[in-house]
Amino acid sequence: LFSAVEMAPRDPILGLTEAFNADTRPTKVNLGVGVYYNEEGRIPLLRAVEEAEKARIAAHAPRGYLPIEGIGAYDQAVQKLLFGNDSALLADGRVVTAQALGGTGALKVGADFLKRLLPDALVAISDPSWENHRALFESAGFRVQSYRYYDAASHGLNRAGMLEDIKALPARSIVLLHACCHNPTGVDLSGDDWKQVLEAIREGGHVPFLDIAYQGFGDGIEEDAAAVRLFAESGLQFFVSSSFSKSFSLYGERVGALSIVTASKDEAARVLSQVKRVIRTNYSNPPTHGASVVASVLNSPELRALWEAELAEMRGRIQSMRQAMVEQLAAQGAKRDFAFVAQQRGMFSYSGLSAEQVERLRSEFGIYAVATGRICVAALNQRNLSSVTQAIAQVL
Ligand code: PLP
Ligand code: TYF
Repeated sequence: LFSAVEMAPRDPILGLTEAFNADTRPTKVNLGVGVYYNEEGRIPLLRAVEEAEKARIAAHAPRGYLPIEGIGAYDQAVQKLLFGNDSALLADGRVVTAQALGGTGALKVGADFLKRLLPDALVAISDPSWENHRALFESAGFRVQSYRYYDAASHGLNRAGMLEDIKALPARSIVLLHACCHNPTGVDLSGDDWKQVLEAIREGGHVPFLDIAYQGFGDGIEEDAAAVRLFAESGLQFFVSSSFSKSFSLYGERVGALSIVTASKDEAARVLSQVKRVIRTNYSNPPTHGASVVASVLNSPELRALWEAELAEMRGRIQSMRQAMVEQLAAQGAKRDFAFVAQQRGMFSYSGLSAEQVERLRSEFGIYAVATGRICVAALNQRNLSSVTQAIAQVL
């Protein structure tokens, strides 16, 4: 049965963590995977999460099956975070939200549902994009192509190329967009860019699919939802996959959601019934712990204030690491201007390092980055910053 099974390629990012774990050098640094580490180099357990977990354990909550679409209070809290407390769409009952297994699970449920609706559609993703986007939509049966996004020369957005490519897509394509904190580049669209992209999508009759995995890591919780709010006001129907892996530091609990904006309350009911069918035939219903913790935090004024402060601290620490990295690289005499690092948003920076330079960082210094040059700025801290910047200056 298995004699002809070939070895599948390793995930380029998660595979790096395996290699990192096997490295015995005490000075090693993992800038590969997109995970937030605190100043002590550890994945934090947020205090808001700890409080909610204590209360949950004390309550001896039973673990029955959840509804197929997950915890109601969780789904509603997700909607408010994405669309705003006084969203007209929410008031009209036009948004369907289902708890999902992280942002990845939300993308997968959305992709499977879309395959039933638009079986021949082309899916367009940014060049570059998160590695899993292409694989996930291809495995749902779609053809996937990319639209120009990153401009290596300016370390910024190729706005004209992006618009041109979206306008050239066949009508009714599915356009996947990173709502904020673009992975892997750290390059986001301005408010004006978003308006132009939205109009290009409207003209083509395309279906927007916004992926928001880092809400709160750019400029703030509300600010980072600006693209979602813009699409919400546009009258278009669209998909949103969201994740609390990063913003609640709950990576392993798999807490995310799929939201779909429909044209009416009646449409919403029918769409939800189909989304539930996709979920039922995949994993029946979602797990309880992570989503109940997130719902308790978001729905308690005290815990929510604590979470917002903790998220602001994570965001602020990343921004100060960006600044410090730029300064230290200049101080180390790096032969390049890295000022762009401080302009980028979220956890990542496309550093401009070549695959060869990344390889030297690993072999000579035990510093792990993605071969594309993507580094996770959230893994830097005051202790490893000078060794990392020194090594970068050396391999340049
Ligand atoms: N989408 C993007 C752009 C991401 O970077 C990630 C990262 O993990 C995800 C989705 C998946 O999120 P999750 O870990 O919650 O599945
Ligand atoms: O891009 C990252 O590093 C995160 C984590 O298959 C991740 O999004 C990476 C690869 C993957 C799943 C999650």
